[in-house]
Amino acid sequence: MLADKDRIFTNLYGYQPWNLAAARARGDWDGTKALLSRGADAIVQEIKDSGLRGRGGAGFPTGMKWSFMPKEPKDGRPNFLVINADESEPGSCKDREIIRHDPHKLIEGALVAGFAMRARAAYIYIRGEYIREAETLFAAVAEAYDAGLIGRNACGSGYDFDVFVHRGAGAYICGEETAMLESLEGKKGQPRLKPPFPAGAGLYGCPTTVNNVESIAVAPTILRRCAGWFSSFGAEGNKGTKLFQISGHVEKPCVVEEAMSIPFRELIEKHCGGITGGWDNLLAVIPGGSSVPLVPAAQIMDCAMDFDGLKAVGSGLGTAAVIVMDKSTDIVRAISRISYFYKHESCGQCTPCREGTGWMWRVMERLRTGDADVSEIDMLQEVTKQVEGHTICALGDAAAWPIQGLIRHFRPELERRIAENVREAAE
Ligand code: L3W
Ligand code: SF4
Repeated sequence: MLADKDRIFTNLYGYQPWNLAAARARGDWDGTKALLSRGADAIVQEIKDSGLRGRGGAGFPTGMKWSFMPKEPKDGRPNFLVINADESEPGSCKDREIIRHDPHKLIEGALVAGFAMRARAAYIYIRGEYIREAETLFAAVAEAYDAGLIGRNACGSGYDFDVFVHRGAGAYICGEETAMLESLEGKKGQPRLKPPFPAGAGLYGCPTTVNNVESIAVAPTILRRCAGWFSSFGAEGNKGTKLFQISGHVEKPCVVEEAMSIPFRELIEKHCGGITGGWDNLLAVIPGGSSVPLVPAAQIMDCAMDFDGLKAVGSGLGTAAVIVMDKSTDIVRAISRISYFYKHESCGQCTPCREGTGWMWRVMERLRTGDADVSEIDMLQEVTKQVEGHTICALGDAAAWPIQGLIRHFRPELERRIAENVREAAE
């Protein structure tokens, strides 16, 4: 279990105030000028050496992403940092806790990361529903300006750096990085075709890095404590500490910082007091937010909770939103509900997603009620394959994967429901 001294988020539960004085007492904004004086390239290298991978779902190496940004402005185009705080993935609530209780970690991270990428401004795009969190963030940014930590000559470093907070308006798709850029530009939040990636042409066509809140908030601590400290946690290729958000059928749902690669059973035993009704009562787990396939109980028990461990069992770490389902769960209903979510949130600009998400949800509903024909299970699987990989953004994949996981692991349950409904109809 991660020792308290190794936790980055020391105010995760809000036992202390979020404000600047309390944040400073916890070590934030300590020697930030000295961190910047190491130089942009050294900061990028330290983040590369730490092994930090993006915490928003895709796990792209953070230091490498930062290194894509031009070192000199091209054609007069400035570099931008955009911080994705649009946390809308069902099951995810870690960025919310950071902003609620530790907003200065994020703001200091924005300065350090922005400086490393030669950006003069960061835009924090916060989910519209996070009303209180946005209020906290606006207030924390104002505190940082008043104290000279950001703005002109940030921290006395000679570097000018602005932070803007922008509130979303309730669309899940605006969490997709290019839809977020469209939304920031004042347009409808619809994903762009990639490439070009934002690093080449992002906000207002300028080089832009989009990073998740957690990825940015951990950066100052990594720089203070060094890359070797961060990379001492977790398995090869899966380094660092990580916020896990555990919900569903556990005794004590929680958000907790742990070492990457902690086995699932240990995570639940140590922090959640076990599964409701005991371990024999566990049915399945969605380990990374609703976009990743479920994993049945037998396969998740000893699984390392990291990118590679969860990939090996056919799923993914995603945002590390761990949704635990015990045997009281109607698993078909649960996945059907997720299908509805993706149908509802599809932006509609590409046909396989616009049509496919609705089609998949309608079949899922028939499977839920037992009204489908058994041949529709294979047909549904085939449709998920037609959607997966054939859309502009990852929402199409995210709609397909949970259903594929259901069919892969719970086909007998789908067949049973169809058979029982036929029997009921005949009686
Ligand atoms: C320059 C290249 N940049 C990749 C950058 C790219 C992006 C990052 C990852 O989806 C996943 C999705 C959801 N040159 C580059 C390059 N990049 N190649 O690296 O890119 P990518 O395409 O692998 O992923 P993505 O489109 O950003 C994100 C999954 O996350 N997810 C959760 C989503 C929800 C939230 C939330 O609520 N907070 O994030 C859960 O699984 O399904 O697969 O920056 O530009 N050659
Ligand atoms: Fe929009 Fe869906 Fe296409 Fe993404 S995959 S661009 S959400 S229609």
